[in-house]
Amino acid sequence: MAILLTALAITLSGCLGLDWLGSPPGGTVDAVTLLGTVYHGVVGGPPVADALVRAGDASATTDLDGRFSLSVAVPDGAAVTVTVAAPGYESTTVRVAVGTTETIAVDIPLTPADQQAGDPGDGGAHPGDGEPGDDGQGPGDDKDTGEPGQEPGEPGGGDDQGGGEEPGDGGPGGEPAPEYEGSVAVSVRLRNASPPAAPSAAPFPADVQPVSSPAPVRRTAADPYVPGEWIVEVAEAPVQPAGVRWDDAGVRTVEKLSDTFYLVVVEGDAPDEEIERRLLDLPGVVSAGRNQRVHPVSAAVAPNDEYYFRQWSLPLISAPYAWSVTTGSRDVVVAVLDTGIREDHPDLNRAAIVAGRNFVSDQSASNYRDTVRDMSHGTMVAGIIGARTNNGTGVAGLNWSVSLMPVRVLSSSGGGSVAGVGQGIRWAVDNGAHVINMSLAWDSNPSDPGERYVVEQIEYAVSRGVTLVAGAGNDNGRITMPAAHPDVIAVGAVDKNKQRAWYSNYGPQLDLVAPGGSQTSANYRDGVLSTDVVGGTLYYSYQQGTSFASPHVAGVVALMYANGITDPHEIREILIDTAEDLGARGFDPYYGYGLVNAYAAVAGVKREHAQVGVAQSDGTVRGPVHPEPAGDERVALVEGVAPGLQTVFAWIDVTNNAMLDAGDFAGWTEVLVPETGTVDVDLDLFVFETLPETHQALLLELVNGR
Ligand SMILES: [Ca+2]
Ligand SMILES: [Ca+2]
Ligand SMILES: [Ca+2]
Repeated sequence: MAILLTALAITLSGCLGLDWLGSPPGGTVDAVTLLGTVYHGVVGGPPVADALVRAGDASATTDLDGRFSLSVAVPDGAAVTVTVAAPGYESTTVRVAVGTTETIAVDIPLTPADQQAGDPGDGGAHPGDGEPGDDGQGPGDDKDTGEPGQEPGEPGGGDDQGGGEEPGDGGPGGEPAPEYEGSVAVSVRLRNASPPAAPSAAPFPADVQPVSSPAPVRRTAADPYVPGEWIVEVAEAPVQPAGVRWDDAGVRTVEKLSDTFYLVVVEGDAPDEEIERRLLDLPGVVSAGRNQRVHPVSAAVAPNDEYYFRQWSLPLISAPYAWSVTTGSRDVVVAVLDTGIREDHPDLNRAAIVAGRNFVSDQSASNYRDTVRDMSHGTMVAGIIGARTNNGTGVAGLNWSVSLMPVRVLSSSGGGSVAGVGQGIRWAVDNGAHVINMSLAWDSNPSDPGERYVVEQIEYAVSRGVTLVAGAGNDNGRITMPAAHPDVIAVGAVDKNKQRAWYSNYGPQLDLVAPGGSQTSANYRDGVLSTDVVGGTLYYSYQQGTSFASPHVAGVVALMYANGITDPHEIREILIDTAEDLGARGFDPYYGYGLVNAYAAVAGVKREHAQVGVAQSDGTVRGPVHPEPAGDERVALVEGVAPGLQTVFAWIDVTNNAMLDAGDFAGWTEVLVPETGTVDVDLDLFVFETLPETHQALLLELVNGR
């Protein structure tokens, strides 16, 4: 039984190098790309997020800015029919004439259901801005406002608000509760961070730079200052600090921080302005300010590697945000079961490549180096997992620090055997591997003794706490072994637009997708860039295949180990829970559970930790409610919601500081709540600081309060 490289067969041609091509796929179809925006009411009105846009066999949902992109075949070459549907709106169909251009801009207004006259003209309006009672509002208005005693909510606070306002609860002894019977079932989904600032060819500065600034610090309901503590600056002369009459300002304790700075604790609960004035009135005091809390923020991190700007695959899976949590650890060992590794590649850290083993008969057991002159499959895989990173050279790896274990189970011509794979797994486990990447495949035959031997070794590896990851195969067909084994994380490939790569295998065993690239001769750079051997020279090339999707997941798993998430079952659960759902809703055979989300996975995020609320147009908030598992989905049921257009929001406190800030996941959308019954809504959560500023401001107001 032959083992097949999952890399596409590559024909070498002419001058090689960074621009080396993979093999182009076959012919193209007559297609057009629709780039559009869906608006509330009229074109130019507020954007409608999560609207479902369909044309032919293609579909897309709009993002938070109401935008969508759809590639559609045009069978008759004349026109395509586009239908748009969104909860709370009437479905709309438009016909788009197709000319000679390949890209067409389309703006589609949606009419809110049950609303005769919308008032979307105010471009700045968004839910939460408007006062109830604005003219022209339809459903947002026809409800009883003014129930007393409810503050705008602080969903960060904990329990559901006031049990006494549950529908049907007459509120004995209290104010009459509103008896709303509408509910909102919120399906919470995570999205990868938008790629940080458009990469440019300009070299990055030598030091690690945050790509995006943390959100500005705001005063919030969660006090960002340590209660009572102030930092006071005193003049160096002429007043001696010891001579400052602290008592006059109500200071209880004084701690000297430096010659001119003191940390003081002020008694009482006078307003900040008054305390500041009292401190400034003290002779010798130059300035005074409250002692601000410090918390971790996740500024995306960009390495300075020369070709990082061409590594679209890394921002696609939020790697720059994962690096704000950890850049890996030499204590984590990733076995690369492959053709061997060229450990002398200048962009691999030779010291980080631990002793390996060869299980192929063409070389001695101790020679685990790949001896090819062109296309070192194992060196490509190794670079994706852990190229030398932030060294100003070559490419970046997912792990800036990791130990790579070359286990050679494929010959330099790409062949191997199941016996070698089984031996390789066993050897890797017994020699300290935490993660095993297998970018290799064979057609499954469960009764074959060789396959049963490998299965035995897979089960041994799992019993020893090792996580196994494999490419799903490149046949545009059934998932191959070892990916098809339930204990192995099966990884399919997507292109840079998060579309399934045409070659990527599919089926019920598929767990995740990751960047594998989809090249043509014109866009070879849509392959995955990594360390390679080209014409005998240690260099870099673009390749495509699930071979290169798998090490993206293996690399993320290594980062998870480095961050203390080490149980293979928990690792799999988190990867699946945090994956960005693509294609058909929920699990589907083409995308599995979705595109791996490195930041969420490495941070150990779980969707069940989301806090979901509904901000009603009268300023009150229902919730928070935590999502419950419902099949693949995580759904929070918010009950007793006033009818009309309301704002659903949710957040996950990734930074664990009881306030919404940079590094947390958050999102909101509008929903038309019925008088009775339940409306379903999908809510996408993004890394907070990647949201548009207006969205950030709204969420800060809803979550943190003022
Ligand atoms: Ca590098
Ligand atoms: Ca899906
Ligand atoms: Ca937070």
